[in-house]
Amino acid sequence: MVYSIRMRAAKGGPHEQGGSHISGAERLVSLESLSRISEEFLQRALQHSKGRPDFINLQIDEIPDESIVKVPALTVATTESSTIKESHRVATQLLQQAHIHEQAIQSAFTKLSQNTESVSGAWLVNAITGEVYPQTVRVSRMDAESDADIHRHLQHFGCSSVHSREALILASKVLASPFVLGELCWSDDPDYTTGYVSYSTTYHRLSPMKVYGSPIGGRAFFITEEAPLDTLLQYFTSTPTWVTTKGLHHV
Ligand code: PML
Repeated sequence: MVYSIRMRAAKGGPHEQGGSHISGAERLVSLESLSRISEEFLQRALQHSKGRPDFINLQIDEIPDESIVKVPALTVATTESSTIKESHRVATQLLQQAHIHEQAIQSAFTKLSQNTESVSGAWLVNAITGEVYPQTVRVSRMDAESDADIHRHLQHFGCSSVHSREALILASKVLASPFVLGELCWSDDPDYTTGYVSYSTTYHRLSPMKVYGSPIGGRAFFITEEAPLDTLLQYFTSTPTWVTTKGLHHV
């Protein structure tokens, strides 16, 4: 049996009452790891660089093993540029290669750059028209199938930060949907300036995507015109997912 453990923390009240997002995290863990990870999540919420939350929600749900689906981990590439402008240019080129239209790329950059409200979920952007759907979504119930394997996978590509581990797992789940063409993200952590574009089978880390010290960031998923929204939201929020590196030659 596996347990889904989810944490979200905000300041100024709960997110749904207008509180500003501080921190969030997701794991699928065994019963033996539940107390340790709960404590880890709590400390993470309390010691965040965005400040001390006055609302913390820790939710634990039992997940039947047979309901878990497996999706492949994306491979990882890293591009370091000398300016934010240059990183944004590389991000734009990658998204164009994913056949995402100019107006959609622009909509996503605008949303992420202007996220002063600290919206914690991802925006859904129509990859053709650039329309941004009113509802944001928090991707949940996913983890690496094997801690050791995902660690080796990341190390193989020269990265091992906790940020990368979590973002790679999320991006792998998101991109496994046939209705997602790509994702653009950079962190809202003031002290973390690396972001990424994912499309096809690769998670492209890009640095720097914002100025050091800025709490403004977020994620946007580029979805196809015909995407069935309810099915897609159900997959993002509720389908328990193992991200696996099995079958990838270097693991
Ligand atoms: C986030 O904080 O959710 C975004 C993290 C981006 C990680 C980029 C990387 O791989 O370093």
